[in-house]
Amino acid sequence: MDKIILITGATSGFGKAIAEKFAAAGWNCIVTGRRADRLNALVDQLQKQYQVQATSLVFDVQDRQAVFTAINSLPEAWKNIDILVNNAGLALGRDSFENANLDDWDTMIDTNVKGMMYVTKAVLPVMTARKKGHIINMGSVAAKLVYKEGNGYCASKHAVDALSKAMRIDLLPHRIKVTAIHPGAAETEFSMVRFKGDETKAKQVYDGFTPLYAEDIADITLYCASLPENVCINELTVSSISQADGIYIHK
Ligand code: NDP
Ligand code: 8X3
Repeated sequence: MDKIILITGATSGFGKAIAEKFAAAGWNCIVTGRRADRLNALVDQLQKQYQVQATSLVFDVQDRQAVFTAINSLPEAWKNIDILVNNAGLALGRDSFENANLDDWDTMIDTNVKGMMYVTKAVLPVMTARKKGHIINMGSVAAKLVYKEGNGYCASKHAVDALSKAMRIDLLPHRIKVTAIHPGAAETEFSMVRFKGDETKAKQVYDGFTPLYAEDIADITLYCASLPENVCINELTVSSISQADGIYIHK
């Protein structure tokens, strides 16, 4: 099978939209996340709507053993992954440093940083052996600028930025492309997760301006993956027309 993409965090938001966009372009999709019911529905949808092959892996990216077991369990036909999208991630809380919750910090670092490293390590052997592959890491405007009460999340995304640069350097001899995409505010389940189900707080984030949508990020991801063999977008920052960076939003 050719044209295989593995997307982490495909049960909602960017990851789901990326799976749909790539499937529409003829890519066979491995979708991953923790919510098996959503993954099953997505696999069904991708196969029926776009006539591509699709399969799912259920694992928590924080669980090192589970990551390697799941990826190593892929049937032979699915092993030659061409593109890995490290998208699974989250913010938890928006508190000043002294009030931030330690468990929230642990979860963000374990998911956004260590999870991304584990998944990449598990997928890499196939890419290095084939001297071919594209790793696309979902950063954030929070990877580029620290904002008030963003401490743990901004640190985790700065780490994604640093690791993307590190991968790009170390993987040069293997001809593996590494792209970091840094989006601004986008309306997905992200803020509901960040504010732990508080719908009012989550909605406020997007009040008074038109944010990005998951579909926008999916379009950009497909574009980054559609360039000639010799061309790599190393990093790309994107926001809605109302946002300048991680701090300034015109409402
Ligand atoms: P969503 O909350 O809609 O999606 C997050 C996805 O990550 C879900 O599919 C979730 O799946 C998965 N995920 C979270 N934790 C884990 C875990 N421990 N193991 C496996 N999967 C996990 O948010 P977005 O689509 O907005 O976010 C996607 C990425 O984009 C994140 O990395 C986020 O930081 C980043 N980002 C988001 C922006 C925004 O404004 N929305 C802007 C910039 C970057 P499940 O719960 O089923 O495991
Ligand atoms: C998500 C966007 O502005 O909440 O990474 O950090 S922001």
